[in-house]
Amino acid sequence: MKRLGLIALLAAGMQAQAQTARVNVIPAPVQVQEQPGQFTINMQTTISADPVFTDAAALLSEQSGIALKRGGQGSIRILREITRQAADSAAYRLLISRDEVRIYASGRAGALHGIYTLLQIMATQPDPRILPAVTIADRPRFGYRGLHLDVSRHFFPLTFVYKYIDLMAMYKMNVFHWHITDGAGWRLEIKKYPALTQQAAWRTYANYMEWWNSPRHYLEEGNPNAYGGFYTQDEARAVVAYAARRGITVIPEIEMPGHSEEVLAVYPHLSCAGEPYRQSEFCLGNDSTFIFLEDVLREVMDIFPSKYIHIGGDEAEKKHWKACPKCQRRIRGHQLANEEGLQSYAVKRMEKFLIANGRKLMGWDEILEGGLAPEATVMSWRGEKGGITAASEGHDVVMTPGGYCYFDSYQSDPSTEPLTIGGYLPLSKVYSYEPVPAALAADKAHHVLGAQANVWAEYMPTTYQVEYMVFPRVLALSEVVWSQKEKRSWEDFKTRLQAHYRLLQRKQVNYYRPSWQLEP
Ligand code: TNX
Repeated sequence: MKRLGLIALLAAGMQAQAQTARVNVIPAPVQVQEQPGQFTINMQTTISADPVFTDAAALLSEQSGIALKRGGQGSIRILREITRQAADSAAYRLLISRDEVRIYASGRAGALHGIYTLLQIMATQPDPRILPAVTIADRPRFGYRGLHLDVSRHFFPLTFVYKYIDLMAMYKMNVFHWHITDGAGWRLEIKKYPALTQQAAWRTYANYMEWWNSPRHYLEEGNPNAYGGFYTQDEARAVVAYAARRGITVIPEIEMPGHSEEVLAVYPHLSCAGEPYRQSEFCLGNDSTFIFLEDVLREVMDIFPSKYIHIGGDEAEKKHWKACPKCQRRIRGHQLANEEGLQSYAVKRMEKFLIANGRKLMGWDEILEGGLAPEATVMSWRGEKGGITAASEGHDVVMTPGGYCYFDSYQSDPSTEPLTIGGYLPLSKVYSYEPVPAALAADKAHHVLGAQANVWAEYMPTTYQVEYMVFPRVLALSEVVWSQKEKRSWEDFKTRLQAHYRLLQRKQVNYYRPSWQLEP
């Protein structure tokens, strides 16, 4: 009797399983049609690709964790689809049948998206070699799908940067915003200014807040108490190449004119006070500041081929410029209204320099103050207001409002969580985000390039902690920026998410598991 009961229970369980989807892709594709049957990867399975997609095929073999033979006709084929209409090069189709797997794309981005969907299907199956038959047609909603990482407050090793990029690619996030400078440490080798990494990359105390509330000393590299690190130019170039191979652009951020304590500690003549440990802001009345910044950006551009260079621009304390005779002289000389005008002058000057070098300037929404530089792209973080203003004026914007996109806040009841900077951003709230603000005129909506999550690391001393804060929230954001608006369903996302815990476990990600009592 007992035994029969167990069998009935098992049978019921199997039936329930048969009713749940076997293909659980995040972000949700435009179209998914499950079919009966499955494709089994075995010793005979080979992979082949159109010559333009050779490297994409290599990536698939490398990432699958299964030895896939290359060549021949291929039972897994990546084909180039040439359509008559102007094709969306990021679009793809994936067909899995009993006999074969095919990915069709017109461009490299599309081929990669198809490959990542396939890799995701494999990694979410109980056996990654047994793939349910399905037909998928897919393309992204937004072109900018960003994830940021602050490596200043805490330095994270290269191996982690690679892992982060791998996971971004898995969820079709295509811009890695690398916050490589801030007051807690300069993280990129600059050949012309060696003190930036010999000293400004190293501080006392592993605990950021303890250091921040102390006299904020920076130490020489090699000092037994020095905490920190930096990336060499070769290492940064390798990251760029690694990301590019996975369809990801790396946008570097060099903070100015605020958040620059570490630079001013080693080059105090670039601050208004002229002394270390006093100010966060560059002196904008001093031409040496601009010479320094242009020298740095020249090396940065040589490493990072991205169209955009992010110059920060956030949270500068303008009072220092008020008290500085040189800054006041410049304000008068250029007939600027006030200190905001001075900051705007500096940003415009940097923009001219970047444009002359074939790049575009991106900055936090404070760059609106005193008048936006003519071609600047704005990252709207203090809510959506800055983004709406900039887009209304015809500027491109990336939406990163704190209330929806700040992954440094709590995702659950704080009394049950590791310490964070504060705020509350559960998974469902990330999922609910709509990047095109309702208040924005319809004919300006195209200026919203997409959205990005920011990962400020004040309270994330370890990579383990970073993973906990980013996963699974970035999965929700990926659906916000990739999936068609009308395709989004929180209930459906929650169901698909269950299968992704398997993927995250296989990739050894320290993810947070949402408590559904706290979510709607
Ligand atoms: C504000 S967001 C900052 C960062 C902090 C963050 C903490 C932005 C442009 N600036 O420097 O790390 O808040 O949430």
